[in-house]
Amino acid sequence: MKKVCIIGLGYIGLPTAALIANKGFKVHGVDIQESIIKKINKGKIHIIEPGLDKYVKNAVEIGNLKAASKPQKSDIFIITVPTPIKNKKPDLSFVESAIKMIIPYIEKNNQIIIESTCPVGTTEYINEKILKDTNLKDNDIFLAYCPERVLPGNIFFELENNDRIIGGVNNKSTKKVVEFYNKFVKGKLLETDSKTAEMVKLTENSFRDINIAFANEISILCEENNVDVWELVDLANKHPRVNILEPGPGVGGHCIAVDPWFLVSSNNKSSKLIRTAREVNLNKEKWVINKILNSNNKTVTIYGITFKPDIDDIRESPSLNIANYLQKIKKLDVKIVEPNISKFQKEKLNLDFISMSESKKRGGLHVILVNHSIFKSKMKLHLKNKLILDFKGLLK
Ligand code: SAJ
Repeated sequence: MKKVCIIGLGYIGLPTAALIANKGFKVHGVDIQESIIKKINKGKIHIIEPGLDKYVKNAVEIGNLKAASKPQKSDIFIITVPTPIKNKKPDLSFVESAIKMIIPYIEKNNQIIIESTCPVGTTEYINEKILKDTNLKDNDIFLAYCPERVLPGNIFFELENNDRIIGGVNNKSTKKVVEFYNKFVKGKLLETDSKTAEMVKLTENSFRDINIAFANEISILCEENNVDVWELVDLANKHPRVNILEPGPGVGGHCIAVDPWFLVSSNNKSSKLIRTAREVNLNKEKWVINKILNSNNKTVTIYGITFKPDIDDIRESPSLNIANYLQKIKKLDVKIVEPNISKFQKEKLNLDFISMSESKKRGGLHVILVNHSIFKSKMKLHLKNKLILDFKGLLK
């Protein structure tokens, strides 16, 4: 069976490694964090994702998944490292160092696949870099961009069932990489060139950001007109060609709140709508803070600080920013109910957490920022006769 080396064992790399190891590939996973390597080699996991624990445990037990700090010779290399933003511009340093890491191990006929979100043209640049730093010729390797498109919380289903875009630096690369994904993806494998594939990924997440911005803007207009936004969205969505998303306290996560900046930074003038949507979503967070402050309550109980419901991920979370601001800058008496994150995660945040039952005893303002399923059944009764701000329509 083919050997696969995956660089970056995070939210995408680890599930991918575990899935294909269970399908028979020999997977060598690489990460820069020693603690992650140790955990994985014991069959344990460092992120919460339904099913991930079982996949990793089994992959390690059957000897198909090993984690290490350095790559090794392989048939296929997959890059799944993060591409964050610095000053609203893409920071490619992790991708650069991943490529530098694998260059000594690349041989003729190897496949190199980039899954990390990248600015348009990155895969072509990587191709030039590999050819420059090795003795390999243009047709010796197969290099393609294949963006990950999975939704945290539903990764294993989507890894196998989503359609994938595969854009090679040449047609031969596209075809070869399609053969690989065919071994474990049931969705369609859609062929294109690398630049189109890169831009498709950025476009998908910008599309969602713009649509959420629309919902967020409408929610502010509703408030100003004393109209219930949840009823409004529900009624408007009965139109056969209207599908408004849910408003909320802003957009979180490491993808939708980040990727639109890749397009904006490539040309600020041509990307007005995308930039404005980002600004609308960022401003929604400030608007929520002002609504809470304007209620003139020093005692505030916040429900939910993850970036979306039913996950333990707090990256770029607007609710977490709001809680931090109210407690640390405004010095309000803020307590948080968050059943979805671990004790260990809570300890690192330097915020005050309480249980659901403790929150029931509190007066002041009760603010719903995340609509976790666990809140849904209980909240109406729980908050009876309390002063409430519900930014997720949980009580509707
Ligand atoms: N949100 C709203 N209203 C909505 C939907 C979402 O306010 O109606 C907020 C959420 O609360 C959250 C943020 O948007 O804070 C993003 O959540 P999400 O569920 O829309 O998306 P992510 O970030 O979990 O995953 C996205 C997905 N992209 C698209 O749906 C176009 C996923 O398919 C990508 O693989 C992922 O980004 C990624 O890694 O790029």
